[in-house]
Amino acid sequence: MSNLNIVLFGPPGAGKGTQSAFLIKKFGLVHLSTGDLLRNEIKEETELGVAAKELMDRGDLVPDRIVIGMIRHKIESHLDAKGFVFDGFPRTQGQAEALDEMLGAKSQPIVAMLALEVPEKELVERLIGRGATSGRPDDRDEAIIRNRIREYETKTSPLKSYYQAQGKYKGIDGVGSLEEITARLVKAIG
Ligand code: B4P
Repeated sequence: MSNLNIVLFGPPGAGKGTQSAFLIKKFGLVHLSTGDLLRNEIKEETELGVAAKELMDRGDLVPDRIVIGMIRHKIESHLDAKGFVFDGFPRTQGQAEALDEMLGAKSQPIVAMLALEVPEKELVERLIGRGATSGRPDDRDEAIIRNRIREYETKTSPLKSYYQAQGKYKGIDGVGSLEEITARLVKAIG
């Protein structure tokens, strides 16, 4: 049987991290969040974390080389997984191509890209709300949040056509209660 490898896609604050938690539990998958992996490197004060922090605090993307290396390492350490939820990865064409190459090498391709769609006004409100309690530097300032959304629009949203061309793109309404959105995602997985 083929693995259930899913890309959870969407702009900052769309609910990727929130919904990943439900999906990994329901389907017994491994959660790979590049945002969480990078924040962990920052916490541990590694060389990689020090380099990433400056970029993340500004709301810029971290270079492909760094995130691809982290994901490769994680996939290789979970070779027995039933599948992965890729949360916040890929974010550029280079990352998408590298992911296809890594999974193709294992003959376990991405089965679907589930894209959470949320209007910008609501994204900004959610992230400012989280910033009040999370302590995340990139959630505290509206200008940084808007820069993250611009980074998404210019570098990440073109991936929609990359996955559409493979017949894997599925848009999901990301506005509603957490349970409603989980139900939409589960239905799309089928
Ligand atoms: P990420 O950690 O990936 O985070 P995100 O895009 O901010 O958030 P996400 O969509 O997961 O939101 P969440 O569920 O938490 O990225 C952070 C930074 O890391 C990037 O800016 C970049 O610098 C770097 N980075 C990460 N991956 C990279 C890569 N591949 N390449 C390069 N750089 C990379 O939800 C947000 C808030 O909304 C929460 O408060 C939540 O409670 C709330 N919420 C969720 N669902 C809701 C709903 N239905 N209704 C109301 N509120 C909701």
